[in-house]
Amino acid sequence: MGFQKILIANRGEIAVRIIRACRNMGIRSVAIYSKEDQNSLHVQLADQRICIGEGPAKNSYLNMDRIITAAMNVEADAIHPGFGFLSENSTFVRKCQENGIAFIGPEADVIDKMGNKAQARKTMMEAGIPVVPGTKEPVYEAEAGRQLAGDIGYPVIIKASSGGGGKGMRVARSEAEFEEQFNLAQRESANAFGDDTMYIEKFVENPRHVEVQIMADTHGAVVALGDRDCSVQRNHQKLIEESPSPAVSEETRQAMSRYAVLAAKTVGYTNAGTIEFIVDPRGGFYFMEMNTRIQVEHGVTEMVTGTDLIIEQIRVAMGEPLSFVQEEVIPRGHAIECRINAEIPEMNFMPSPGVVEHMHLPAGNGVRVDTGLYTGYRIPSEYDSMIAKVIVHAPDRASAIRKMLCALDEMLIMGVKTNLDFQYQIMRHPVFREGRADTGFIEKMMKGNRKV
Ligand code: MV4
Repeated sequence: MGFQKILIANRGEIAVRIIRACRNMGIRSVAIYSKEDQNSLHVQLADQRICIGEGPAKNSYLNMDRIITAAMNVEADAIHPGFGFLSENSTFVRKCQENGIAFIGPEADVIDKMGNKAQARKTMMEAGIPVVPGTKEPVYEAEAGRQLAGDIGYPVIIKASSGGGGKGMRVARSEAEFEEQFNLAQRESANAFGDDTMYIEKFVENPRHVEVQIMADTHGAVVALGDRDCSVQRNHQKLIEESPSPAVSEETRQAMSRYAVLAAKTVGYTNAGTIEFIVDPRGGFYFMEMNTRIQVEHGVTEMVTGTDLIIEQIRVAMGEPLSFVQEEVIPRGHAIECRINAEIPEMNFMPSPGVVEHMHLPAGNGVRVDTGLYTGYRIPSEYDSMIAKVIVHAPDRASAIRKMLCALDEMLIMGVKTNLDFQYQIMRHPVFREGRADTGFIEKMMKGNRKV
């Protein structure tokens, strides 16, 4: 049964992106918005709009009952959660289900399974997917952890089972450090997630972050759509993503894709998902975690594979098969995405909200900009500072970098400070140009280390 109407439980550029997919499919779109977002582009572009509360996300974009009520009132068939907010909240998925609304994403039980990182690690280990040497069972006590860390060998990294994105994570470089680091990580986890379940892994120095996009339908098909290198990040906030990763061989890429499909099949995954790996400097790769949502950087994959992942998500949620089989997914060329944030790199990346007085967006062959910006728009201070994504596609990496330099040079945002110049500097940096940027690149670059 096809959807007539989809409510978009998000804001900004991803809400705009989803509205476009709905329109393309002839499905009506409903925007929800907070009082801060009254004049946002997604509110203007949608077929219908509902104000659901005050600016703070907990009163609006995170308010499950208000969002469900809104969806019921407009008789929406489905909710697309985008990323962030409620996109990986299994309670919200269950509430949708109880009210007869389709959630455009995986099932609640699968979100829970992968959201428990210690359990996910064990599941993947048992499926034969390479994981970093470390614990198989959860750890709750520092003393038990110290013994296990000794077996693993230092340095180790202590991680919160409910964590992800760097929260509740501590490195112990020696046995002398272990107890303190374990207790710090565990306390942070208990405070942030209300869960003190920990696990321990060998600490991989100078890793690269490489992830594989998968799509799975409700008929058992799972397809990998290539990889993305997301190593260029700061404080666990990605800045640049590209596909294919310059850090892995074709052989490794193939193996990673096969393991990603196996991972998804192992947990009975449906809809869009990402299997995150870390790659060590010698090229060894290990499963880290699975992201059970569409991600910010999905456009990079769309450019190299010629697919529309949001349309596929909607199709899958309607019970339709994927519109492609594995053999039809042939990544072509190279795509790079730069995240444009309203922030001041020189002031420790402090957010810089305000009114866009004037702007010009780049365009042209192989240039895509996903944004909710327009001249006169006031960027609220309430939400994420990411205001645009510039994505370029070219036959090879060197020409993609050149195209990105042209696009960034052409782009103009006046009235607020942005990281446009900072992104330009990265594109010109020899370490990035040589495809050698690991997850520590930005930190080293900021310290003025020319060699990085
Ligand atoms: C690691 C690691 C080194 N060794 N695990 C950070 C976020 C989470 N997704 C996994 N993370 C890491 N796990 C082991 N065993 C280094 C990181 C890490 C990192 C990973 C991906 C991208 C950026 C990162 C920045 C710092 C640390």
